[in-house]
Amino acid sequence: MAILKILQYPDERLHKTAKKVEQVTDDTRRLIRDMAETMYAAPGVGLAATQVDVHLRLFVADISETHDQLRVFINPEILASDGDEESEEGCLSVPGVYEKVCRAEKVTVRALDENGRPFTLDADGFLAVCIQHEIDHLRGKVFVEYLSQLKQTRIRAKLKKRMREIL
Ligand code: GNR
Ligand code: NI
Repeated sequence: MAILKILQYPDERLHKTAKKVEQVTDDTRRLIRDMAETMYAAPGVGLAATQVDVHLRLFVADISETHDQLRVFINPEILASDGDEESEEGCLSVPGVYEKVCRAEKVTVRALDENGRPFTLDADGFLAVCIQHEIDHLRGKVFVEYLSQLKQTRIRAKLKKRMREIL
C-alpha cells in the first residue's frame, strides 16, 4: 500500500478529462487500495483518480465515521438526478477552503465495483453531494469553479501564497 500525492489547486492537471477504464484488473485494484489509503490518511470522504494524477474514470468514497464502508465507483454515470440543495463543500485538492455549492439533492448512479461488476445506487444527502463532487473531478472540474470569478481569484491567490510559504 502507498500514500499517493494529491494534486493541489491551481494545478492544470486537475483539469484533465479522465478516460474510461477498459478492464478492471489487479493494477486497477492496487490503485483503488492506494487511493483508499490516501483518502483515509488525509482524511477525506472521497478521492478521484484525477486528484492523484491518474486520468481514469474511477473514485473511492467512504462517508462513515468508522472508515469501514468503502465504496468504489469505476466508470460512474449519473442516470437520474432530482431536486436542488445547497451545502458546504471542501476538497483535498483545495485545502482550507469551504464554500456553499448547489447540487442535485438525489442522484441515481451506475458504475462498476472493484470486481468489474455493474451496480446501480440511489444516493441522497451527503453521499449524493460527494458522488457529484467526485464525478466533477473526473471531468476536470473542481468545486471552486461553481463560485464567482472574484472568489476563484481570491482562492487561487491564497493557495499560491500558502504554497510559497511552505516551500
Ligand atoms: O473530504 C472531502 N469532503 C467533502 C466535503 C463536502 C463535500 C465534498 C467533499 S469531498 C472531499 C474529498 C475530496 O476532495 N474529494 O474529491
Ligand atoms: Ni475534491
